[in-house]
Amino acid sequence: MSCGEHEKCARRKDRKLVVGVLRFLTAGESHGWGIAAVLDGMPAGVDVSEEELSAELFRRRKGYGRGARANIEDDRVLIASGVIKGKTMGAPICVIIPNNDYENWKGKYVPILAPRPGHADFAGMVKYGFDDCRPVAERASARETAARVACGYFAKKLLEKENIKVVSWVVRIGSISAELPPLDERMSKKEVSERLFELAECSELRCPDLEATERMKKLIDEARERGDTLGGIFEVAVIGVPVGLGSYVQWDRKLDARLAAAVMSIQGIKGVEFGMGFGLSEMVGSEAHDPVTLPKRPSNRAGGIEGGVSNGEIIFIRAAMKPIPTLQLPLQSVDVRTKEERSAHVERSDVCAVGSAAVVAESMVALVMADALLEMRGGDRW
Ligand code: EPS
Repeated sequence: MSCGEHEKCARRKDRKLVVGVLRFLTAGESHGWGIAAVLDGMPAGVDVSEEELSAELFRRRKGYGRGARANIEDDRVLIASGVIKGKTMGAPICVIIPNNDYENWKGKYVPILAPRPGHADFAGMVKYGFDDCRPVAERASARETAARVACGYFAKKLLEKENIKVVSWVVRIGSISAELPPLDERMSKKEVSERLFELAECSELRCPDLEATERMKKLIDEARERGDTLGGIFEVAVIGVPVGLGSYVQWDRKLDARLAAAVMSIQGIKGVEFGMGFGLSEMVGSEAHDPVTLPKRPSNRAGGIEGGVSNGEIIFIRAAMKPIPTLQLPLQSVDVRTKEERSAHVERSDVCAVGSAAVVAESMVALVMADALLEMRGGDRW
């Protein structure tokens, strides 16, 4: 049986077992000198530019509901290594993003004595043996995601060479849902995904329903006035995926497991599903599964992955973000020194960052997809 493009991809000659070709680590604290990352395993020969990288970082930083910090930072990024004459060298790529806010925090130490419910504050303080939560808050901060987006940019550029594109949009903020084309169309039609992405790029909340965006903005204003915060749901679609990325043969090679871990690792994410996800559990098998037709399946309820392997359809992920834990009207907590009841620590923060989280998720998804592509194809240069 032949299925054209799919077969070409499945028949590469170097099918040796390689897991984790593309790796990255981040460093840096929210109000420290800056944020950095080292991305190892990028092949040579991928065109990159600081301007495009800055534009990616801008997509993450902007958005309605972000706090005053977003106006302090400009995410000027330095590519310190791994790129020569506008191309990757195959060497580790080091990116550095200074924190402008460092000037305002330098030499100051503001202890956090009442852990914020929902935050890493309490568990982190106990785990590492601190006597207040400041060191936890500094590193647990979502400021770190700037470095992830920087790494994700390189992964996206590699995927772009194979015509694979990662896009995202917001579908819900708090109680307000966007009115969008039906889920089965969003999951299976490339033109629909591309259009939703285009519209999302025009919305201050990255929501393709521009009318709902206005209502969501109002909800954010109301939450801000009450000293409250909001979460939401976003979707990520990977378009142009070949058959065969990931594997069913071992648990840690399953593409959906790797993508789920990558998205779940983003600050504030509490749920991740693929395709119809939880909805599939309510259906009978004959309704749930996507009949096999070539070259394209008539539906994509599986969300582009079956048995941990990409099946050539759009990879479709939904993720839920909880409301931000730093409340201006705080919940109950305790003073970690006196053990007395008091309100949780309050400091400047965002009211809603779902749009930014969606951009971070694109980056994390791109990194996993690029890793899986490199595993399957091998290759020091691209
Ligand atoms: C964050 C709190 C806020 C956010 C920050 C993440 O910062 P600050 O406490 O300085 O106002 O703005 O996110 C960023 C700085 C960023 O670039 O995303 C937190 O506690 O997680």
